[in-house]
Amino acid sequence: MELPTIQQSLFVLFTSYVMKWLMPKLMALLKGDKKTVEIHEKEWKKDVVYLYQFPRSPHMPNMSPFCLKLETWLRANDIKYEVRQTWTQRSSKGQLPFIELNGEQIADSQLIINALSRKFNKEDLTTLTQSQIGAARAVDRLIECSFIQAIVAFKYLEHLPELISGETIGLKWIPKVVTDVAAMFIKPTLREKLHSQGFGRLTREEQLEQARLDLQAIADVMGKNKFILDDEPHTVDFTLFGHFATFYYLPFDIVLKRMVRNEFPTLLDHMERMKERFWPDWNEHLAA
Ligand SMILES: N[C@@H](CCC(=O)N[C@@H](CS)C(=O)NCC(=O)O)C(=O)O
Repeated sequence: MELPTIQQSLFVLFTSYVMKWLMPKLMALLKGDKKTVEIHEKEWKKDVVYLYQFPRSPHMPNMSPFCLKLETWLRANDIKYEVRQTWTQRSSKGQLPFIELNGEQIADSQLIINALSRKFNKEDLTTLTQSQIGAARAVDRLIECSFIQAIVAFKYLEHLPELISGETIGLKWIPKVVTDVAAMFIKPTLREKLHSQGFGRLTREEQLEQARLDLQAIADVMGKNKFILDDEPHTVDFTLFGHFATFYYLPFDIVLKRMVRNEFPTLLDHMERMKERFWPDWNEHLAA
């Protein structure tokens, strides 16, 4: 094997250093100044929710679990909304989704659902017992704080080039080499995040076992119910759906898909039940 020349090695080192320095600056530029919240929809209609989220993908209405969770919740609750698709806009918190309602921005899917539940009188809490409210919060956080680590490990880290390829995200014109290089730069950040949280220090087998325990806990809380808490969906069902559907309907195999399919049939049924009930027009909301 031929060793790289000193010039080549220096070039690679220099480029990596510049990219590391440049990337956060480019991202900050893209996301804009977060101190002032700009309302994009100047001609807003009263009580219409303007939902800012990533564009549709060819395999699911949204590849972001948080966007899919929120849009499904809006549909389920018959709230009037208009989608604003964006790759570049971000909320005051620097993320998607966010909404604008009556000239105000609300960011973070959880906070949005809470605010809309109050505004449109859709609160779960009136129909649930105290112990169900506790279970709902526990399962919701289990998904978004614990199981999400397994999603990062097995969906993002193990499949990043396929996940962000133009084919998967619906931008077929982007050459594969570009998304492969982007994946190379994104991977270390994901790895660092998982490592500092602790999950990244486990072996693959240990990580799978943690994922399995989380899924078992959700399946145990659900028991024979049609939805997690009883036979009707509540907010936590939308959280589960958002996170599950966005890995399950991806066009490549993931170890978590196999785990859900082979070991947790009630959770698979839950996802399909949610899809049938709230997205009978699923295919009409996929990117061409
Ligand atoms: N806690 C937030 C999480 C939202 C989130 O993590 N969004 C990701 C996409 S799935 C994001 O916007 N990341 C920043 C980026 O892509 O620039 C919520 O529930 O809305």
